[in-house]
Amino acid sequence: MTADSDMTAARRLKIGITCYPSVGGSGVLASALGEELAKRGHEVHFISYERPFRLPAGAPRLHFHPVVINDYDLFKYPDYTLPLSVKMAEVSQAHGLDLLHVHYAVPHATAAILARSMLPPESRPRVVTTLHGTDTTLLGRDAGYGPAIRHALNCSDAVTTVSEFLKGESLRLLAFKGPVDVIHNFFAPRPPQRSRDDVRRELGLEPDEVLLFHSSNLRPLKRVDLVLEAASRLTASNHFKLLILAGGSFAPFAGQVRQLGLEGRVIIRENVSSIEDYLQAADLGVFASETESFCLSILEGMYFGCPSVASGVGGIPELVEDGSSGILVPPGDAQALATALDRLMKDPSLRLALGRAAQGRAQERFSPEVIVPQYEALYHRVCSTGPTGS
Ligand code: GMT
Repeated sequence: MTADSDMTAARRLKIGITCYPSVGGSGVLASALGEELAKRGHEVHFISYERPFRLPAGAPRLHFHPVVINDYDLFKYPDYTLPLSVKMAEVSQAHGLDLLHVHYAVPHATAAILARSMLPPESRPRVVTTLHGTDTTLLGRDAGYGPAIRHALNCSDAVTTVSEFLKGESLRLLAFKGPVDVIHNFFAPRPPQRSRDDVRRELGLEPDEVLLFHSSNLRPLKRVDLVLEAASRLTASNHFKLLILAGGSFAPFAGQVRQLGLEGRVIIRENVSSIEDYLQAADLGVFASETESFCLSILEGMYFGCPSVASGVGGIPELVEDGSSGILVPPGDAQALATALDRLMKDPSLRLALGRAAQGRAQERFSPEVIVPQYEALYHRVCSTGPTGS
């Protein structure tokens, strides 16, 4: 073995990743990270109750270990934390994992800490916890969760957040003393499966029609009601459709669509697997979230040259520079959203300029090439120092 290949071998790690497998930013990010790490030669073991929905099957060095949960009459509420921690310990020992990287603290960080303490000292993996958003901003405020989250963070070998905003909120709400590394989210688009024209035909768009898009899990904090309200306030001269890529059922909003007279304007696609097909067909994103630690969906649009009009909350201003790679408006203001959308719909050259800047910013600041090495450096740092505790 040459010195170089020796060095490379030394850099390859065995990494356990736990995330929610369902549609949601933290699971999307964790899956993309696992895939990128495996491509870079690391061995990656996903541990969760289901295979994460964007995780490709059959990729080299990418493994999935399901957590099996039995149904016991004794339990009014089924428990996931204990079987998860047992599986984490089992996989750590069987595969000699260097570290467990958990995405979304609840209950993953607690399970990882428990798994580590079940193992003999020489087999204990390091624990890295990445906070994604509501694990801090919602559960961190909850007296029934906050102390357990803080304990798990204190016992982690490293804690990361996906934005400076979320770092500040985590230190404040969880009274966590740190340290916290900020590693922004990234997006690694797959090549679209169909052409832009094919997708626009599927959506029934006329050639000059502007396609607005919104993509989220539709939870109340996404304020889909405001997105619809803004669409209803666009001036009649605008020729547009609104595509909603829904990571959940859109049924609760059907009444509002009728009430606002938006039938025929709003197109719904639920749980699509090839998001890239639709993103390349879109012209403008619209996001009205009350809070957002990063907003991966905006970044996904940026990659395809699609700028967004969004509420300037939380970590969004770290992603979008107001006026140059998108437009930010005050939260809760449907009219401000509509005014900014109208402006960009009526001025295609401004929209294109913002789209190009958004795409450049996405590639320069939020690409796998820029972000994944930051995680690798962190992993090597924690693996080269003593464990935080058991
Ligand atoms: O809010 C979502 O769409 C899902 C949620 C999650 O944890 O899966 O998203 C959070 O994590 C994403 C990935 O890091 C961030 O892009 C989102 O901004 C964040 N959501 C909130 O903070 C509300």
